[in-house]
Amino acid sequence: MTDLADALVDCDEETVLDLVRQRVDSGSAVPDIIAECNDGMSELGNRFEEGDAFIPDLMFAGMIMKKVTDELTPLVRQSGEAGSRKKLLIGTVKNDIHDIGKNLTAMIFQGSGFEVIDLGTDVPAEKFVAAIEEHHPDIVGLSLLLTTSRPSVRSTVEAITKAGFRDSVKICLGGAAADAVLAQETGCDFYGAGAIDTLKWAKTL
Ligand code: B12
Repeated sequence: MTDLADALVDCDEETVLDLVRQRVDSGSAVPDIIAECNDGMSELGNRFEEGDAFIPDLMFAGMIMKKVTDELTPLVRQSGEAGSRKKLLIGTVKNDIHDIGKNLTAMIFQGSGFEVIDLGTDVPAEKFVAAIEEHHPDIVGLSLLLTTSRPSVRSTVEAITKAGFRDSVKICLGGAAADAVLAQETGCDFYGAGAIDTLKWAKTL
């Protein structure tokens, strides 16, 4: 792991933000900085699983990641006429409150010229459907971090289908509890392991 990932595992906010600024100043690409942070968050997750880290550690690291996201957002912000851009509607599925990866994905898409509508976390299927009706997105992104929330992916896709919107949107699934098999089984169009490969796919649409 890199010093940045280590500092995140240690929940050392000052060092994390210093290292992020150093990376930015030396010209590192935003996705590379995110990848380093991901390594730290995954390691923290492993430690949590093994009983060597606790909920407050995860929460604190989550707060630091929010500050990292704030730090990186201006670097990827791009202007562009709303209305002329492709739209991504994104949210974390019902019963799941994790939002760091969703926020990073939203930020990367915004920076690439997409209009992003973010529904937040713990989003019920009906809320996705209502937002599709209101915003007419090109892509719907579902974020899933908890294996126990896997049924929410299926019910969301089913609700979108039942409401008659399945043919008008592409659905992609991402997050640490998602995989290509789940995406296929639940009727999603794409599994995005990370924001960047999803962006590549989105640009081919
Ligand atoms: C931080 C954290 C928390 C924080 C969340 C803070 C926040 N604001 O999000 C807090 C402390 C609140 C939390 C709570 C809980 N957590 Co938690 N948490 C984590 C941790 C350590 C890091 C997650 C993270 O942010 N990673 C960094 C981001 C950048 O990565 P990412 O989300 O995967 O996103 C990347 C890609 O997946 C992708 N992506 C993400 N979303 C999307 C969406 C789309 C559309 C696309 C295309 C791509 C995409 O792009 C991102 C960038 O590459 C993980 C460990 C892990 N390995 O994931 C556990 C983890 C997810 N949590 C876990 C658990 C169990 C919980 C709790 C149930 C604990 C509890 N007993 O209360 C609660 C959940 C409550 C709930 N109802 O949701 C487990 C889940 C186990 C499982 N298999 O289901 C994990 C895996 C830890 C573990 N190893 O046990 N958690």
